[in-house]
Amino acid sequence: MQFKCNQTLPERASHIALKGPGGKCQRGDGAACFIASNVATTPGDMTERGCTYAGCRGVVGGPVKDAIQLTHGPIGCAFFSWGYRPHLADSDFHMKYTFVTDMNETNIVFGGEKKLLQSIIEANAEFPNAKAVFVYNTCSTALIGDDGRDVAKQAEAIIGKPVVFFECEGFRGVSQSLGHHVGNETIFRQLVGSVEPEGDFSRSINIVGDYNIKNDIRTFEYLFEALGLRIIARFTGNVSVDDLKIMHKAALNIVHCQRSATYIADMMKEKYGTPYINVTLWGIKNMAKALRDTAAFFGLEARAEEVIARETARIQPYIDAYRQRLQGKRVFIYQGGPRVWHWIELLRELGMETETAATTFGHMDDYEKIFNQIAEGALVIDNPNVPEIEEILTRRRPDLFISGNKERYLAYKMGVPFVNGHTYDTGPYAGFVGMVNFARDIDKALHAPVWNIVHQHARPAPAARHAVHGSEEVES
Ligand code: CFM
Repeated sequence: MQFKCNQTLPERASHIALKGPGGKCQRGDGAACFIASNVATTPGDMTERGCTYAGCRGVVGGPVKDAIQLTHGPIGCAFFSWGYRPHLADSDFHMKYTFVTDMNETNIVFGGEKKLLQSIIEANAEFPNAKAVFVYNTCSTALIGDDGRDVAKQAEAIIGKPVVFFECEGFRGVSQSLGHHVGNETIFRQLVGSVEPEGDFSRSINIVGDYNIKNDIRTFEYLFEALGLRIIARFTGNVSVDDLKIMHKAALNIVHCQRSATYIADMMKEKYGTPYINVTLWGIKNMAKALRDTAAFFGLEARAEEVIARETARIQPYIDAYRQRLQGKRVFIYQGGPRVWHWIELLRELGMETETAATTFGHMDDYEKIFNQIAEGALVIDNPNVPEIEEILTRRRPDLFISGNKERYLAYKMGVPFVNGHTYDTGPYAGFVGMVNFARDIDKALHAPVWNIVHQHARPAPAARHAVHGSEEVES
């Protein structure tokens, strides 16, 4: 598919591909290789990517519920990384407050190290119950050469608790994805294994790569507990600093988001010999498989079958009813990364097919999984820009667009029903019960009465005329 909007950006063609016959990747530029991903965005491209700081502070470090989340940089970096992602916990300290050194012009000229030390001490004095201070470096403080790592060491000696310094300067890397890596490595190096608790951990797990978006963990933790397993730590949804310190004791890591958290599972495997399994905790088949795979590791297969039978019986009538209403709908999914491939099968369970799939920062392994699962003829796009998204909505006319709030109003303007896959319309969407919430939100989006009015009376946006009416002259 050629995008009209890319006439002046020929580089984009390598990031656009169709799944051709036999599952072959047919790239927009005709090259025989796989779709290009995880490379620098072409200057001039209206990318939606975030920065390394966003991936580290916003995604991996931010959910830790009892750490002071301190940004070393300008106030805007702190503001725009705070509160937008509902990574909930059973306390709200991490959502309620954000901390920043508030670097201004004078600090940039004379250096911000003193201010950083002072900020750590002050924040800790103000909130003495916090268990650690997480300090995130930004572009500006890195460019002027502040030695935040040294300041963190000094501060640690003064306040007597961990001061974890993340070298997540925004300009590093090509997207937020590197920030996940930095977050994993830093937490692993500075916290994991720093306490050696006594006890029997032979039937214990960590849930790695889940951030408790809109309380997702409520939909699956009780299932693992029903198998007789103890959950030591979550990485990092609803996790405390103390849990992170002892997470090396777990017998098994269960890795959900395999983009943002496989790093720590690999490091734990190497250092502590902790095995891990990859799971998908969205969708009926996927959730059942996750329980079966986990149970198989511990020899608890019979219990898993009981849990799966009980839980699926509870939700199946709802899923069947929703499937009647959703059957045959064509979907455009655009997420940061793995959720796209996590959801292709889930959508099929609801009778829907993914026709267009895009990720902001997926790597090759994400695209391989997407290509394996989507149907022939589907369109795949890496790091789509805003004009491309607009063109897909107007030319391919998906029945449903699952994306993030940045795209919500664009979808509405184009008359396309929309569900927020990042932070969920209602949620939670994981587990068996979350699947019902997901189906209900999709149903609400697709069958909202407003679409009847829009399609009968509203004048379509100019670019949409051709696709909607099959003719050029609709102006009246
Ligand atoms: Fe993993 Fe995530 Fe995602 Fe992600 Fe994100 Fe996210 Fe996402 Mo938004 S950690 S990669 S960086 S599953 S915030 S909870 S929904 S883009 S696909």
